[in-house]
Amino acid sequence: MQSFFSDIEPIRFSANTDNALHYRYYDPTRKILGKTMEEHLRIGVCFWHTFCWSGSDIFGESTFTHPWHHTTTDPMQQATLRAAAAFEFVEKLGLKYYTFHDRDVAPDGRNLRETQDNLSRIVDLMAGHMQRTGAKLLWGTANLTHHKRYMAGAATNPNPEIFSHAVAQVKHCLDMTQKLQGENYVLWGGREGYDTLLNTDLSKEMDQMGRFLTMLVDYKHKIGFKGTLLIEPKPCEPSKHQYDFDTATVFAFLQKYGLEKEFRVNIEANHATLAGHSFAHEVAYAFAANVFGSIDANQGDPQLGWDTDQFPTRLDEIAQVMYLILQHGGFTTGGFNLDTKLRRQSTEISDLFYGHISGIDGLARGLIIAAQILEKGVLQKFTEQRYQQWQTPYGKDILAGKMDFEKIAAHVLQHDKEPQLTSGRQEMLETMFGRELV
Ligand code: XUL
Ligand code: CO
Repeated sequence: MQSFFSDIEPIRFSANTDNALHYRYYDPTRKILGKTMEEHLRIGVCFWHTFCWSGSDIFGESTFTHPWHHTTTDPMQQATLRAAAAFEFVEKLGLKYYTFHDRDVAPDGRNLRETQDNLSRIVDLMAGHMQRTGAKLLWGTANLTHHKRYMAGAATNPNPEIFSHAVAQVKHCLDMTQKLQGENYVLWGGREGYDTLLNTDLSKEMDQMGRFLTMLVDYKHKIGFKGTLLIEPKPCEPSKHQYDFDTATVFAFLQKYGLEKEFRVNIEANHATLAGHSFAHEVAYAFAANVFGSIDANQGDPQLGWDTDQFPTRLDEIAQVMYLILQHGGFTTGGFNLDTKLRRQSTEISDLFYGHISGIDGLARGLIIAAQILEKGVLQKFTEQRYQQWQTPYGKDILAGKMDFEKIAAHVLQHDKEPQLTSGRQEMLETMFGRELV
């Protein structure tokens, strides 16, 4: 079999190394709080940015000349080579997982039947690669943004025939994900939103999306797909406004259509910051609403207002998220999918390795730091203490519904004393957290 990365040795862990082609922190077998790093992190490589993107942007042409695209012009041949490259890459990085969109792995045909045949053929090849390398599918998803038919949305399109096309595409993609034993299935609605309210009936579009997702759930149960259905929130880009704006919006939507037990969220760091939140906020909210599923790991550039999908290296951000994940017992079917891409000037194959190693080490280091913070227990104790008064009989009665406005008002008037103020100790806690980052 053709090798695409023969110049690069398999990436291994080497403590205190200065070699940027080694992991300095990611040691898959190292045990942390009873689980290996590999089990905690469940890191995946994405097909789209890593193997499909050519380095083009809206102002300029492709800059990459990856051999899986440049040794042939036949799209199915390219797809075959791309799959071989992808599994070789995942294996070289010593990872277990990958993720894909249907259109990343196989090209569109002349009609839907041919498109589906293309995908089925490549999926058979992928199954072989998975068997050979031991790689597993974290999740699959359908690309409902690229084709022009979806310019006004897929499930939220004003035309029911386009809605139906999306149904057929998602049905087949879920079938393929099941065939590859995918552990989750993702929906990200880049065009499920609007460009202008002047031509949009928001309420109709929401109902359409509710119907689409309800039918998807029915189909999932019918075929016995074991994975978790995940919605990936994003506020905008490519649409001006997307209906899955953030986790809270997704949760409200799911509740409206009675779907909150059927879906969880796939939180992407850069989408969180585009929505004006922190990455940690989205994760904390998802746990609070009991819809935490998986993570698209990356980071944005604070100076740029778009989704730059850079490799996650900002330790304070990662450690805080890891801390939340550890506190809540870790992933179930989810993991850290590296939804990350190179900068356009990083044109060499080795750059793909440098990028992924930096992101994987970022996640590993965040995990080590978060475990230390958790073991010391200072933050957790402080937070517990902060709510201690709710544990008194009086506090418990309020939450148990045994009190009402009149009784509570009477209680206050009976004593009529200003409650004591307690310091939130933010600076002290920031010191304790920051000390673990060095
Ligand atoms: C787009 C994005 C997608 C999803 C999957 O911003 O993050 O690649 O992760 O469709
Ligand atoms: Co993503």
